[in-house]
Amino acid sequence: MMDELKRQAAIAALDAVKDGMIVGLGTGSTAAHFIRELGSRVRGGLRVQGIPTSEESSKLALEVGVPLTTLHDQPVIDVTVDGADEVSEGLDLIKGLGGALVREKVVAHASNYVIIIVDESKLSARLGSKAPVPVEVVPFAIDAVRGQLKLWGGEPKIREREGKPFVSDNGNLILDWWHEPIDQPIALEKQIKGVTGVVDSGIFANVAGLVIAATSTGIRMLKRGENN
Ligand code: A5P
Repeated sequence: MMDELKRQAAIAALDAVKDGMIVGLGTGSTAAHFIRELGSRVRGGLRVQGIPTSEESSKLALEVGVPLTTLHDQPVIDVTVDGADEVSEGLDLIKGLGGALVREKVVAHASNYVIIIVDESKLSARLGSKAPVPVEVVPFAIDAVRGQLKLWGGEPKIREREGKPFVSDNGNLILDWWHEPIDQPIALEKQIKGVTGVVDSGIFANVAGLVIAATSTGIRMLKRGENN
């Protein structure tokens, strides 16, 4: 059921993709639906070039026939379609539970338009009530950054996978910072980024132009500037 909602949101995002566009490809199970649907449009004749946000999405895109390019060759992306872990009423996001937050943020910032596709379980009244804030950290600085976040409150935990520290595509570690709900996402995003050793955080304030939320009663289109 949830997977079907994710697929519906992915299909709705395809309307924004036009012939000749450079398309940012997100990471995670919802973005994977989008990449597969985009692949089937490409096989039907649509011409696009994708810029992936992770090794995983790159592999999938190539498998389903989406041609890829790089930010070096195409520094401006027409539209990026990505998932999220939490979306607030103001359309601020928490991302990075899949571990691709840095490349996702780089791609989002190079994009003219960012569409976030989610199922209804990701919608939240206050950012940080459902997900921790992922913080990508250069390994050498992990203890210092952890100490600083602890001073600010909450509990930063080193992310593990199969009993070992999780290593991002960029060779870094991730702290999942369980934190009280966030009232000022723009300020907190800047504050975290100001800590030496932090590469970036999973707070994406002011990034989403459109959130497509698939709910059991239909698709909701949440546009920046309308009711937020
Ligand atoms: C990846 O780093 C994340 O930002 C994903 O966009 C996020 O985890 C959403 O994943 P799902 O679509 O699998 O929930």
